[in-house]
Amino acid sequence: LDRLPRNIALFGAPVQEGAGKLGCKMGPDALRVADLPKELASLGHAVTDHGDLTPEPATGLTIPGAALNAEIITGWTRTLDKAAYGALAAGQLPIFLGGDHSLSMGSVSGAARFAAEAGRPLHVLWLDAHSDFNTPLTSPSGNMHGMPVAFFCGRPGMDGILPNDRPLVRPQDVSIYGARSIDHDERRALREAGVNVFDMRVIDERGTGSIMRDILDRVEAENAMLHVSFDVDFLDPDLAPGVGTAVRGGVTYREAHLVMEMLADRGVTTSLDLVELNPFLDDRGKSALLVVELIASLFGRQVFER
Ligand code: 4U7
Ligand code: MN
Ligand code: MN
Ligand code: MN
Repeated sequence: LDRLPRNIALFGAPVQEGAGKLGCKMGPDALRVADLPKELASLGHAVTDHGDLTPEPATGLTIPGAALNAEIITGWTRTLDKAAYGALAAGQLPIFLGGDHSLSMGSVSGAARFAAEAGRPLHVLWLDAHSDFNTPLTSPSGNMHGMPVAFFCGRPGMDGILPNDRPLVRPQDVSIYGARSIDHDERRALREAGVNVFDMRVIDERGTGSIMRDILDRVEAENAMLHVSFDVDFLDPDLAPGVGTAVRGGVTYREAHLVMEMLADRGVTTSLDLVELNPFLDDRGKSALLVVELIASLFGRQVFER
């Protein structure tokens, strides 16, 4: 068991232009109101809230196909890439408070850049109802929160957002967990690329413990860094209604805690996104409070110390 205190850096990323519905912009503040910084500190970690980031201006970009608000998302991606890299280089564990899931284009790219320099692979655990493997050429919506996994795996069609020779994540090092809505073109592309997809059906059949053990064993065996990207819609919408793209049949309360508890036991998480919380659609802070409770589990809160 790894119960070391971490040096945690919180960064708000109030971006909502990657999503089809407005409201994610309020996510960082809702997580603060739900007491995320205090929860983490009470578990013995050093926590610094760096406040909200602002995107750098980005213009003159041409992306073929459908990529709504591509220039705003590009600005955020460049800002977040630097913030993630900088925090990791300073020995911190960055947590990005979203904001919609397009923010992971930057946070994961910065982590990949740091990992490449450290000579370690970067693995990604993508907790999500969706696989987010669309490109502007395949997306049915044009919403860029459906594209981050494609972006950091290097699928073609998003040139110029970051340098094309940047470090990428290998598709076989990405595990999508909780999927239950995958578009037609995404499905084929995920299979061809070799992304690990644990959909709800395989979770029902194998159980959380067995799947998580396999994922975490691989991270340890390869001495990899691990970026966890937590899309709130991974949870069942009865538990967490504060999301813009709810899909029924999601992960239960105990399943979600077990994912977090197993991550905490191994202590392998090196960076984290909390994304897609839409406080405008929430029910009296219910979803924000559940996210904070789950993140406390991820950072070491236990029912009974072991
Ligand atoms: B999220 C979708 F078509 N696949 O691309 C798309 F179903 O970050 C949804 O996981 C994407 O919430 C959802 O627009 C993005 C759609
Ligand atoms: Mn997502
Ligand atoms: Mn999703
Ligand atoms: Mn969503």
